[in-house]
Amino acid sequence: MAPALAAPERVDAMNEMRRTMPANSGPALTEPDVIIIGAGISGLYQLYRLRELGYGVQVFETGSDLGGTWYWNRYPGARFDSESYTYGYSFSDELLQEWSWSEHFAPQPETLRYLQHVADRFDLRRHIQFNSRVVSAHFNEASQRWTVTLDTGAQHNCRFLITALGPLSADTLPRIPGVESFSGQSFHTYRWPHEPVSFAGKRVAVIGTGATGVQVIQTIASEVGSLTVFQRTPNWCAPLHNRPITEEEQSQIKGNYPALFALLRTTPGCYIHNADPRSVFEVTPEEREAFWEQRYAEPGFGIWQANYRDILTDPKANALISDFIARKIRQRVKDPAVAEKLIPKNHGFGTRRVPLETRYFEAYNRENVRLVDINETPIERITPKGIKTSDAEYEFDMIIYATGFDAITGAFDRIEFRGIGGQLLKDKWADGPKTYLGLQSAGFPNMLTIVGPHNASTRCNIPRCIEQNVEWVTDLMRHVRDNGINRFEATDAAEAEWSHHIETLAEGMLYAQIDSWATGINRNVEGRDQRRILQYQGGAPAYREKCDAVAAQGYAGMKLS
Ligand code: NA7
Repeated sequence: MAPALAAPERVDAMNEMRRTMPANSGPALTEPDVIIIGAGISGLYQLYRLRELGYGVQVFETGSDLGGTWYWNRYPGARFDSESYTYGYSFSDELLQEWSWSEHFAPQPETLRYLQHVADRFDLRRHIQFNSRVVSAHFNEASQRWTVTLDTGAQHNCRFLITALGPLSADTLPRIPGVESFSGQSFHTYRWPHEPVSFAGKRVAVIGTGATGVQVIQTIASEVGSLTVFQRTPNWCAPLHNRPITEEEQSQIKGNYPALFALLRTTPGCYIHNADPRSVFEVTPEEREAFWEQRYAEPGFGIWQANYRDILTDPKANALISDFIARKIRQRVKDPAVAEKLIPKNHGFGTRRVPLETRYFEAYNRENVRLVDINETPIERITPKGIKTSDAEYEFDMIIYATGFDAITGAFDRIEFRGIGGQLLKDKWADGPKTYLGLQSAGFPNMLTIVGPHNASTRCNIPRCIEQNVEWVTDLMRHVRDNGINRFEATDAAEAEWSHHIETLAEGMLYAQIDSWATGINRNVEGRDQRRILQYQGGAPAYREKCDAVAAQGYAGMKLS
């Protein structure tokens, strides 16, 4: 019998124990110049850049290997929703030419192999200490140093602290009584085991139907004995249309990288897709229908990111595209009652992250798949044998929790960051983050937050925005080195102005009126039931301009000494 699911820490510990070869690459420096927390896409690139500048850098990583998101999310069906060739690092031509993505939307194992390749190629591993969770980081006013404490109790001092925590790395189990009592196998998708999981003949439950749940459900439906999906909120999904990259496409991709990356710098989310400048209401219903049919038949996020300009701001325009997608769901799902349950009723298309799917809706046409709408029949508790709702008791061999994350700020809350006067970052951000450029917070000197809240990156084809964040930080660190600067920090005034700017950019956006991880809602976490503006909504090009202007003005809004 598999161990029952417990608190996330215990699941983590169990998964860690299952791993055969923890990779550790040698002792940490006693006092590096810079400590980076996290060895995902951001941490690796920041390490590479700062080492180039001559800084002594130490990275601490919780996992037993690098890769961040792509290390942890090993669940069946995990893959990109961004085109693979838009996702890799752009900083090295050699790397771009030597790496060949196999599919237009690569699966998780390939992405993890890619990041391992990058780390090996650029000899990054020797700066990373694995199996090392940072539990606290305190700024010491007298020494002007950060003291970073690991879960082992080991402490390291540094002058500069850079967080590369990832926006979706604080996973959350549902707050349902009895979660720890289940006697079968149970996994949060983020904590998926490293060894293969067998589904053959098993009675499996999935809780959660976000982008992750959708990928899991469509992948395992044909492998399990039976699958029961417990859905609280359906999402507006659209087809991914993935396929292998042909040899001809591969050479076109490799011959076209400079133009591709130039294009990605111009679109709001750094995707190849850009909004159509027309309003829904400027075209005839027939034209609109034909346009949407075309978008629905194309791969990737085009239906979301390359749609009419007003679908994400005008409720009437949004209702039309939502109706189009609802008709698609009704066409694809045989049982009309099930189709109706799969059509979102409390939010419009694109106001939450659009999960991209591959025959997801057809999974519900299978004999062995059942959909339980937990709004009609709420889950009362998890039992040793399965799940008890208000009208039935289901028995399972496995429960998969695709229940998401305490997004964007959650990973910061899980580390005790203390700035000037012992101020706790978690307290400072209790009513919503306060930042400057989404890269610093006043009162926390010499600390930089890659992919932090109020940053364009969490609404972005993320490596593209990570590169922007890292390159801006690298320029700052070059300035610091060249000018003998010991300390930098955002001013209160600059922070207040930026935080206000973030709020105003979200005005008029339909997403801001909807509960989702992007608005900071997660009712599995105490105090996460009020919407917060966590993301920069002005688009990546405008964000880059703002950051560049700050640098060009000698780091306006910051005190450097
Ligand atoms: P999401 O998108 O936050 O989805 C989590 C899902 O889990 C969602 O359907 C939730 O329903 C559901 N959930 C969470 N808690 C519960 C409880 N207590 N009971 C029932 N259902 C629950 O996370 P994902 O991992 O799918 O995706 C995160 C991002 O990763 C994604 O957007 C991509 O950018 C990559 P709810 O909607 O809250 O009613």
